[in-house]
Amino acid sequence: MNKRNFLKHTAALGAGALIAPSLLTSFTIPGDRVKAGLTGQTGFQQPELNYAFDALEPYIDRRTMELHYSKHHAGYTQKLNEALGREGITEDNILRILENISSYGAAVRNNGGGYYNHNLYWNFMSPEGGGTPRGKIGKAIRKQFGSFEAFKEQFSSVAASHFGSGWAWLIVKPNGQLQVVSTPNQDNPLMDVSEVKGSPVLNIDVWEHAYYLNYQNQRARYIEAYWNIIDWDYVEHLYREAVQ
Ligand code: MN3
Repeated sequence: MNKRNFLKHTAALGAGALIAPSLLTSFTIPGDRVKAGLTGQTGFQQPELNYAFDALEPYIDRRTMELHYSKHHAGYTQKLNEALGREGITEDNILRILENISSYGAAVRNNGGGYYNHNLYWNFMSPEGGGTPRGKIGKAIRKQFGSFEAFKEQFSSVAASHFGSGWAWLIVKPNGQLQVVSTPNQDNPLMDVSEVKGSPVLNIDVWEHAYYLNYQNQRARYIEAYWNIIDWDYVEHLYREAVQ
């Protein structure tokens, strides 16, 4: 990271950040498939945001972004590292941990999922996002769901009706088909314990901490707003990786 971006970033993080500036130097997530690994003694690191906390307004407000990133996600990251340390686990590939999550304790499952799911979530959002997907993913969505509108309706409905905390996902199943699913808590479709398994190409966080400050109990309004900020280029990137 160059000095200008570093200063911009640390200024954006503010005094409440749980992570030291030295941990913020090595991430470029889009194009990199969130393969953050263990580096020396620092453990898994929270990726940088590619935009300022207020960049997604009015759809996601600054305060929600700041708390979500600097407190919730930073907390999952820290607790994941602590849990791995306690269990004496040296595996440095988060995907391998998730794929074998049944062999780890509950703290690794909850915080490993929390770490990875948010890494994806930040990248599914962009101030330049929204609109209708083109490319291979646009074509696949139209083929599978009939139309983009039909897909949007199904994804929104699954996200809105998921009971309690969790996530909604668009995944590519091992047979190449797309499917909309939801997972409880911080589980995800990569985990061996997941009911339906596949590669994530889109998600949305439906924990109340993701929307309550701005939308209170109206989860459906937050989901509706999400369509205005989805970064379809990143979705396309993950889709191409999943089907190659
Ligand atoms: Mn969250």
